[in-house]
Amino acid sequence: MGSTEDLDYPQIIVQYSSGFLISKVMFTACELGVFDLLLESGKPLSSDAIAARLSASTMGMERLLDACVGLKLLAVEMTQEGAFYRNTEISNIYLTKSSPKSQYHIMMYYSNTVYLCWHYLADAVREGRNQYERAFGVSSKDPFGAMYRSDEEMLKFMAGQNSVWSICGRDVLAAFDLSPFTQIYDLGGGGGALAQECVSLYPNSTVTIYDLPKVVQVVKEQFVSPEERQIAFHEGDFFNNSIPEAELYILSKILHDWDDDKCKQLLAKVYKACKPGGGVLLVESLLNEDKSGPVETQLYSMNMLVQTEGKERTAAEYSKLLEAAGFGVIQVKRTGKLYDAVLGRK
Ligand code: ASE
Repeated sequence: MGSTEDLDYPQIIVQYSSGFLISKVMFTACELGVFDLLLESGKPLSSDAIAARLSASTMGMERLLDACVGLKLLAVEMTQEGAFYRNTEISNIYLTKSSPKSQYHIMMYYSNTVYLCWHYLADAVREGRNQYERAFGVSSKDPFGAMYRSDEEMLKFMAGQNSVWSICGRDVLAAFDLSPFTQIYDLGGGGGALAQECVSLYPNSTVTIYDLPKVVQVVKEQFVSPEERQIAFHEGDFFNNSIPEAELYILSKILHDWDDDKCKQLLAKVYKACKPGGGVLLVESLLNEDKSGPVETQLYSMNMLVQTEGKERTAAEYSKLLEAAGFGVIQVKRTGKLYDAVLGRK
């Protein structure tokens, strides 16, 4: 009998019960700067040395380091002078702040914001709505008003979203040949990492990042250099302000924030603005048609419940929304990574 089917020792239940402990160990080691210190040091360090450098207790740090070894985020070497810890290859690439593929910022967002909303998951399921009021004492009527309740929160969200594109950005933009589209708007383009990936993959394109005024101000100041000639900015609220004409609109992780009515409203507006022959690229994590998986997408959909007004959808559901707005030929490409691509043409 396979271990996952053994009812005398339910391995899968034991594993799932400690799932959140795994996340918190990884987030905490990131937050305290363990991986950054070990990268910078260039040689294995003892738990005493790490604790001292990071102003932590030796007792706590030793346990954190050992748990990271168990999770294969660190490697340990036993010598006569005791245990010496070093990063694994995957930690150097993904868990250090300075790496181009760093996932540090999304982890800090998960650990310090998303995690607090998930405390109220049962309430979210009972009520069918996000939990900002309980978690942060702010109104949940306007989810982005709540998510951007302070400049610091907005910055953490933008940096977090950017980190995802360092691992999936190329795949979602290369899923279709977008080279015929030179005038592109990234609606809700936030931190700008996808726009930057887009102009690097399609050197003849110009991408305009369309987002709320305070988001655009921050992206200009902190994320996209003004030297970047192929990137432009537009301040606005795509539900309440006009959307300029373009050949392609990218809606990356936008529709998953909203219910079907809001999605239809937005897509109808995009359709009107779109040049004939142009299109819309949806970048989303697609559920299987029978909603049986992938499990990451099912979990993201739970996250949309606690944080937004939206949900994750199947390719057929996105196609229906696009058709309702008037878009014709609809193509779907699964990338095999977290995010997939759906292209609709006008
Ligand atoms: C949104 C994306 C996210 C709104 C809230 C969010 C993410 C976390 N919180 O558009 C990043 C993607 N991760 C998940 C769990 O969906």
